[in-house]
Amino acid sequence: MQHSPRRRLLRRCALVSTVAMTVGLSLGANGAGAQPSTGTAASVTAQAAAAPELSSPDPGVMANLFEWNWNSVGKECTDVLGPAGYGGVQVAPPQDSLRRTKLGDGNDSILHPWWEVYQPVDYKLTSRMGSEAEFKAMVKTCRQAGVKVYVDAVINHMTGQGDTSYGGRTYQRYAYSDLGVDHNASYANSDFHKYSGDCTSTTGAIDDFNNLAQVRNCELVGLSDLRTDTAKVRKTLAAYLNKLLGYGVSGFRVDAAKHVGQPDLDAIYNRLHNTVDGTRPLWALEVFGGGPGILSPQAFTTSGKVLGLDGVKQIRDAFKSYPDAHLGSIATLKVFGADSGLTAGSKTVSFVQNHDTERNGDALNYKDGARNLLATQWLLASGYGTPQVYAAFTFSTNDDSPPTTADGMITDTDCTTSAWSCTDRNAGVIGMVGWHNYVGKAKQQNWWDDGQNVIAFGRGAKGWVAFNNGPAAKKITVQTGLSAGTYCDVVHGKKSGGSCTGPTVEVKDNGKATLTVRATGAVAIRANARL
Ligand code: LM2
Ligand code: CA
Repeated sequence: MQHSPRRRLLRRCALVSTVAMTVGLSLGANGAGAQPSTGTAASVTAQAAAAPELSSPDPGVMANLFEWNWNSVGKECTDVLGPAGYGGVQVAPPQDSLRRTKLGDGNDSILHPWWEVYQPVDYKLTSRMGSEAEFKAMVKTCRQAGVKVYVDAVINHMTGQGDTSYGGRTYQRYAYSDLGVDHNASYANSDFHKYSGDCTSTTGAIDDFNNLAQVRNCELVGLSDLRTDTAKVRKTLAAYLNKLLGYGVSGFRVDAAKHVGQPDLDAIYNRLHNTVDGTRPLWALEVFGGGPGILSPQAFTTSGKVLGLDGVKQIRDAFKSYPDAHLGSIATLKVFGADSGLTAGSKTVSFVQNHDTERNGDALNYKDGARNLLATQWLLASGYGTPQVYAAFTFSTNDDSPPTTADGMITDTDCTTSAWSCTDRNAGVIGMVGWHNYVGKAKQQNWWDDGQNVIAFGRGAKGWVAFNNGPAAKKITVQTGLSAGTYCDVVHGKKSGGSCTGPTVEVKDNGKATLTVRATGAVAIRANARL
């Protein structure tokens, strides 16, 4: 059977998509020290941007509420996140995006896949998650609840398909008028690498993820690649991000940062205003690992924090590594962080999964049930990075949409249904958010493990935890580092008055405790939850 050229293109796109998301993005380009090709005269890449001033404040624990609509995010800030001690919330890309009107080009059965939001059409804020007014109200509500808002910023590209947006716009690829920022700037052909001659692949796609110029200047899964090396595009993108900062947003998760590249990231960041709190915005760069030299996550830590995508795999392998028993060995986590080959904790936003890795096999996900919760609780105890707790809609196939109205608008999150997995609300996770905040930067000490799947450690004299990733309850006797007394287990209970709503732990005069840690369970005590 012969395929039409159009059919072949679709097949290639689908293939590129799978490869890029599962393998390609985890590869990297070669070229340590190499300069990106400068292309045309309008290009300003040759001019190195000044190193950005990166002293943004520690965001505390963030919840990543992927594709929750704005009203639901605001409500969660008030009802759950603020009271629980979350310091921030990351939200999905809020700019106007592709709204598909027909099937094909990536999927043949789901009209509104979750990934529509990664195809910007303009920088007005009407999206699947709500209106600009609802977005602004959400930011205000969250800030009032003590929760700062961090936005997923899609700055590498515009759309790769379609002609209609959630904001009601019609467009053609490479021609986006009235972007809604900077005196209604627009993008034309000349603002895309496809037309600048800077993309060095024959197909226009990133065919070689180890080729620096391709990684930066060619099209990631067929998405129109912006000339972020030009002053005009940088100015337009900074205007979009500054609009968000003006609304009270505190920083950004930078989508596809590896494909923007350090010089352009630095130049855009240097144009950003301070937050409404007078601090520099968070700049958390998405850089899949595996690439050499300048494309490695390590090489982006001079431009911002990076997402802990390699850590995600180590966490998965520790909690679930053996094909037969699916038990893993969390005793391996005695060494985790810079010493296990990851980026420094101070430079990393850490998590057990995000929207890509929960689908592509790199990470544990909500389908791992108690084990996923245990890993999330462990991350909060570990002290590694700026931890995020991921909560989103459930799925059965890769492209599944979150629950929506017929036209693709995401409906209110309902944590009582199986359509959503609200890990941020899990009582044990919330207990560990409080524990994390209380122990602060206290050093890990008194490490104990059984060589397999039960571990315990303290954080200074402030807190102590144990995790059992094995199939049976285990009785342990360990040094806690805490003073003698009866403590409330904050994973299963709360101190209220002089008693605990859950089980307690007895610490002897010598600091030791004997207790049972249930299967796939944790125990955590802290100095200020002594009865
Ligand atoms: C990211 N990080 O670098 C996001 O975390 C990831 O979720 C995004 O991919 C990607 N970069 C682009 O922002 C997702 C999704 C892709 C999807 C794109 C664009 O994983 O599958 O690509 O968003 O919506 C889809 C189709 C693909 C098609 C492409 C362009 O799946 O087959 O390529 O749209 O039309 C021909
Ligand atoms: Ca690019």
